[in-house]
Amino acid sequence: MQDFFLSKMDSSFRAELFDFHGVSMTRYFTDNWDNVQNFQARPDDILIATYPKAGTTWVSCILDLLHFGQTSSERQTSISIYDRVPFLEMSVPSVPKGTELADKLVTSPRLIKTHFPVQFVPKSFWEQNCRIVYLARNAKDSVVSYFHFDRMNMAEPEPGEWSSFLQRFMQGKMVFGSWYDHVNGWWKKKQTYSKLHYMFYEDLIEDTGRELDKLCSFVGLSSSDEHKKSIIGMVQFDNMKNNKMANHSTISIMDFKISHFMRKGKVGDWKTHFTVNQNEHFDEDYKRKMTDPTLEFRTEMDISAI
Ligand code: PPS
Repeated sequence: MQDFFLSKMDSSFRAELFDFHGVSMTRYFTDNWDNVQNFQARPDDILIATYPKAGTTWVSCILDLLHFGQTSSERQTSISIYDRVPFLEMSVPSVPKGTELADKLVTSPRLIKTHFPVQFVPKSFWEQNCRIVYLARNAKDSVVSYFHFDRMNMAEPEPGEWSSFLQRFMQGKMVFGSWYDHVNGWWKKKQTYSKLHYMFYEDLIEDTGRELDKLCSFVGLSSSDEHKKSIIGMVQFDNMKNNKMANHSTISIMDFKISHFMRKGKVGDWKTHFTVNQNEHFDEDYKRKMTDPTLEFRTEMDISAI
């Protein structure tokens, strides 16, 4: 099992942002570039693609349980989610690289995570016609979640104050670049690549069972009602938050005294962070950038209807 314990957890570990082929990145996700680009995907691989903080871990756990939950319950209780679903482009000192972990996977299918914008995905995934699950989350909750993540994750660039972080998010100066380009780039890909299932965090919150059914039909699995019910229970926010194999508490570069990885898991938490002015400015800028009327996000939900 992968050892994610680093001896040192301080701000010297934080990486600098730089422009990489037109996208803001840090070296922890570009240092292994050649191996990542030459990664050999297999036809049954499933790529889980997201902009950071969209609910990657949530959908990873769901897909892992769907595929392997019935055959091996030990897998879920003894192997961390980042070992079950390797993060392809990750290249952090002292821990195995994402490509190495993926190559070592013995499961079929292999579930592989990426935060790459669509143009960075290694070509073998397209050549092998792999299934891809893209999960998107509304921009306002994404930026709030990202802010708290960058505060607690010592491998991320220094987040600074909330207001400057928000500004940089709008400028696309985040690790993995612009949220706007990411969600639009993948949305556009969906028009030409049929094996891409584009889903939304807010829909998962609204009706996990419905989204699970859609995932089943996308990956070609017919699970029993009982199995689906047990998955829905296991991936509820509180259960995942208390599950050491899913909550990232074993990663020492994350300082849980600052914030938890499973922080709130809500739609609309942005309201506790955005000022009225910030919200107006954000909305104006959003309208200019998000011009495709077919790609719509929900930033609030009627909880009583859930
Ligand atoms: S990462 O670091 O990019 O891989 O993070 P990611 O897993 O994509 O996103 C973390 C956010 O997803 C929330 N989350 C959930 N919400 C609801 N239900 C469940 N089961 C769940 N699991 C993870 C997690 O709490 C982070 O969002 P915030 O808003 O920070 O709480």
